[in-house]
Amino acid sequence: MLNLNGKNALVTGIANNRSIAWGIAQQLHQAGANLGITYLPDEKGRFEKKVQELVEPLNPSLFLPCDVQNDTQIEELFTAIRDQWGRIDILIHCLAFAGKEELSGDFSNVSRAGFTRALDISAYSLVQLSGAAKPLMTQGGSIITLTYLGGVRVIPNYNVMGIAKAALEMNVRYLAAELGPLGVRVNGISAGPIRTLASSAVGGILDMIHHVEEIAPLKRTVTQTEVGNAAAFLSSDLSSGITGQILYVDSGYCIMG
Ligand code: 0WD
Repeated sequence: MLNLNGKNALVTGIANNRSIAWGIAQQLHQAGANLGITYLPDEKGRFEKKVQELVEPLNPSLFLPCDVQNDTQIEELFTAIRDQWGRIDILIHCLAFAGKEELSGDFSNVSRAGFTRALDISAYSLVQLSGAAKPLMTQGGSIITLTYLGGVRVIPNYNVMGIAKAALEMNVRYLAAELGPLGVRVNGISAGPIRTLASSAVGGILDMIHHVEEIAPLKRTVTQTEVGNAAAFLSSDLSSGITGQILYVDSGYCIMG
């Protein structure tokens, strides 16, 4: 049985009730995990209030800011985890960013700053958060990130985010090799397109969703809950032999020619 009782799980990337991370947090909570939630702080504190209200029913024992471009915030986050939890068992990396101007038009127009920012926030952050979690995963653990088919194949308008996802998927393999001897598993979930704040920035996302509904074996897109269920499985001992993998939760779209 899927049971996460007694497990401490940190979930990043909840922006609102459409976020994939929200689907994951709900499923981890339902399986009994003790949750820590991070939010992306903004100057007026609006995100903080919105996310805090949303996650309240899940009773998170930690609720802290984490902009992955801010080293101090990451340090403070893991200090709080060490002081309050003693150890961490599950790390959910569910965030990415590229400027809207980079998510349509010609890929070769991407600026150096835009390229660097997308790779920093969307790919390097997994390495940094995993490195910070490593000494606190004292009873083994599971690290899960979210990726997309655009990191393996060219998907119109995904552009620099495709490069970031390719790097992210390779990060999964290198981290899995490093952390495996410590009993820490690292996997990615490649989700099919879902309407969220982040995906709405990708040009032509609605066309992509309709294409999936037409082509995918299941003839529909996936839900946040379905991705959450896969994350709960990868977080649990039911997946104890699985590491360094990318699990497709995409209605089977990726097998179609
Ligand atoms: O179709 C989709 N929605 C898919 C998403 C298909 C396959 C994969 N994914 C991936 C995304 O690439 C991302 O890695 O899933 C992950 C979560 O994305 P989401 O749930 O689609 O999007 P959203 O609800 O917008 O959450 C992403 C959040 C940010 O939201 P906004 O929209 O405010 O940028 O990532 C967070 C932020 O909360 N985020 C950051 N967190 C910490 N530090 C940062 C940052 N610098 N930048 C963005």
